[in-house]
Amino acid sequence: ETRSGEFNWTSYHNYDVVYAWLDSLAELYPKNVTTFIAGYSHLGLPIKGIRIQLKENATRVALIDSALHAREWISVATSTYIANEFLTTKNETLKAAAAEIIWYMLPIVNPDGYNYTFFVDRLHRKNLQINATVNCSSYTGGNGIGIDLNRNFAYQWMANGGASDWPCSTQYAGPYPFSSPEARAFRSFLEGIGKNLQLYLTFHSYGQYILFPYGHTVNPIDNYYEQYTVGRMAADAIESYYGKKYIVGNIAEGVYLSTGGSDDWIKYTYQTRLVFCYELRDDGYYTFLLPPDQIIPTAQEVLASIPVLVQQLIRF
Ligand code: ING
Ligand code: ZN
Repeated sequence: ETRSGEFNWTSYHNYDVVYAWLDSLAELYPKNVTTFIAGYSHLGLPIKGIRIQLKENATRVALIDSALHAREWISVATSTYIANEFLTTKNETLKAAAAEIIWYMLPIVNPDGYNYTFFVDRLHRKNLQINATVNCSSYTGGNGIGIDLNRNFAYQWMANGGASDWPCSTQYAGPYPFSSPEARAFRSFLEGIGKNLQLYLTFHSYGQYILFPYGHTVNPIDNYYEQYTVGRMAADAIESYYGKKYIVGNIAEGVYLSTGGSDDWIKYTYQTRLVFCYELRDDGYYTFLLPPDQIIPTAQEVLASIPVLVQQLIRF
């Protein structure tokens, strides 16, 4: 057990430990780090974030988030590892890249669901909003509670598959877009930074993909070529670290048709130049139950792709 204030990447940590660690970063690096609360979950937990700025004249803004899906623990471990490296690395390339950007991070967008996976159901995916009108007791895929936050955003919401209007489904899109307080908190936070946002990374697991918008169609977006080539370069950086292969493509062609994701909504709403969903390790052996001894290697290889993204961003 890790007490508040202590932190490491040799085990997975619940939201209270993560939040205490974020607070400790703000205390330790008062010039560079501030914390903020984007909003509150269905059960009233804060959706806490940090802002990291290493260089006074940095202007470009990036957002990294994780744990929209509760069971995807490696996503939280990876985003927190990256935050720590931004503040402590001695690698000059990484240091320079990190300093170019004002980083916002939301390590646990779904704190209710995340907490639930530590104590009740390790494989819970959605938030914890009760769908009072429906009894999911005969449903075998878990207890059916909640809304899938990554189906609850407004762009092409429930348009054409990959999302469900059945409340018991793990991909339940909710009764209407932004029906979850977590997605609403995310939206109101983006009202502040969205128009300046140039890079959005959302961490999920598993499968080893680097995906980009859109999810409702295989038709290429305006800057498909840039998204694809930069995604490919990021995947190459990852592969060169420990040999793990990540598949690059748009969401619909890379994995499956799906709608209502945070990445599609950001791309459409703010025309954010680079938007990627990283589906982290593994490729299907341990699935969501990635052993803790793979946290550091996963985070390291993903971190290796960050300077690549930044270098492409600052070309113009
Ligand atoms: N995969 C993602 C999911 O939400 C995805 C794939 C990414 C869909 C981006 C839509 C937008 O289903 C996992 N593992 O969560
Ligand atoms: Zn996910």
